[in-house]
Amino acid sequence: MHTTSRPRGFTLIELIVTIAIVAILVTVLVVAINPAEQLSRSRDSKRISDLDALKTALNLYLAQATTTINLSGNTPSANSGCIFQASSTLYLNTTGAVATSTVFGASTTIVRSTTTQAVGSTGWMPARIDQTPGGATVSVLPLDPTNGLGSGTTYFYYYLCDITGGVRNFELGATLESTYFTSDLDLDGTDGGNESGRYEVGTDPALNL
Ligand SMILES: [Ca+2]
Ligand SMILES: [Ca+2]
Ligand SMILES: [Ca+2]
Repeated sequence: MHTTSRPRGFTLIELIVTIAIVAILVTVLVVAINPAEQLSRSRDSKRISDLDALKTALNLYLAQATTTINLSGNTPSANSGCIFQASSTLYLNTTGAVATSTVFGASTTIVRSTTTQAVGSTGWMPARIDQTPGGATVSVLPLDPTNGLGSGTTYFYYYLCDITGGVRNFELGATLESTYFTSDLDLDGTDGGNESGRYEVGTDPALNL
């Protein structure tokens, strides 16, 4: 007698077990990859590269400027201290009303809070890097990836400048959010600045303008 075998389908039990295994694998994968942390990390990467690019542009301007160095825009006044005043001034790339007490202490004067990205006196970072011989190395001022053109008061970029004893200094910073950059690498704590939680770069020796 000749028997023929024909392919059989999955039993219900086999299907349930397979689905359960796939579900467990997906869960393990999601936990391992941690999408939220990945997004935070990618936003932090942008913050770090944005500030480093601005720092490079400012350093080039300081080194090569042939006109009077102007770190605070066109119209020096009592509050735009990076030409004539010793006190530091603070510029933010958000239209939000950030409380001065949450940014470097209440004594700091916020002189500009805008998302204008123009390179030059009207941008949120008003140093005249547009007057760098050969042009600025950035064509547009970057914005914090979370805040963008918004009014957020948690995530934003800031810029500070001052002049002390004829020496002009600047500082740039951003608040970081990812575990990778704030804990694993501790970039905010090892940047030489005076604030943990923020990534700080600039020419001021202690980054505490
Ligand atoms: Ca840290
Ligand atoms: Ca820091
Ligand atoms: Ca600082």
